[in-house]
Amino acid sequence: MKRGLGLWLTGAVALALGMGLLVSCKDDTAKKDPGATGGKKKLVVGFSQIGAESAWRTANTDSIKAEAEKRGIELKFADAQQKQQNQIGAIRAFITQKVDVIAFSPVVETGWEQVLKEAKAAGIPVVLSDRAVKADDSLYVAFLGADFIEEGRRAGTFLAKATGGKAQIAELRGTPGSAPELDRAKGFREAIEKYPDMKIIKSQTGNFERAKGKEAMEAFLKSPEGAQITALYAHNDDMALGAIQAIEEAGKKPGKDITIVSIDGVKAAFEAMVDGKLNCTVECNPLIGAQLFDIIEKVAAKKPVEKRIVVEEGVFEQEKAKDALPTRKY
Ligand code: GZL
Repeated sequence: MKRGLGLWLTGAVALALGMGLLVSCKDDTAKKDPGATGGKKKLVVGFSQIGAESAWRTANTDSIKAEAEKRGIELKFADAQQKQQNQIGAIRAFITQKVDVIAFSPVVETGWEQVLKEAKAAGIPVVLSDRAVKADDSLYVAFLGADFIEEGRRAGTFLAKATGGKAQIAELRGTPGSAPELDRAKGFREAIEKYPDMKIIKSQTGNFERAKGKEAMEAFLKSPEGAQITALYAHNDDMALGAIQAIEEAGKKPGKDITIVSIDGVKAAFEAMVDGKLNCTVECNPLIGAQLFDIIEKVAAKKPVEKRIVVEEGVFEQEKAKDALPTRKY
């Protein structure tokens, strides 16, 4: 008898809880997820992505698409193949389609004033994702991304420590005129300027692409200064991984003959550190989808948002790579 009553009570409690959870979930869903149907108009967001040039970019795209899906937001997504005119065209299309909010990751810093003025004239708020622009800041509502100057400083500080302040440095730069290329170069130079024996002797863009990083490193090594290179600073991991291949093909040991520091913190960089071929990666987190749509939903609801939201990041040296690798998400 007691067992029967106990089972009945358990069932009743579970049913009550279940109902409670269902109601609170339903309420929570209604509250947390304004994009959900619940009788409300779906939020429509136009996003212009730079391209698919690196593992970082792919992870960034996946994060944005997954978060829109999760929140029931209609995402109009355009891949610009790293061409500014394609981004400008996509933003104009979003204006024509009267989306609620436009967000984009600007491939370069300049050349956006006109199209941002058109978005403003159409009454469509703009949010910058990942990279900043040089434009009147009344033309966009908020910027979400990393402090690229600090990332460059962290890379320079690591290299100074790892080389005892003595290095003949080759630099692989990102997309010319992009915020990460300009600012990572600036921050790195700030960090090494107090070391007279740390000199950048070669510098060239690899456009954040692995293949171009390899080509540029091959050219560095074949140049008259090639034999003097003792360190490499790559503005992203993909170019560093291409350079590692070039260094090995030249018969040298990456991570030993040439100390290498790069930026992003993608999984392949951690694997290269475990293999002793990369000495440090400065994290630049691409998984900003949730933060981005928090901002976008506030903007759509005409709630105040901060103008500049900087993403938290770390620095991963070779010794930490093995332990960190299993938990890396991109
Ligand atoms: C940085 C991002 C850069 C990455 C590259 O936030 O814009 O672009 O460092 C990517 O890997 O291509």
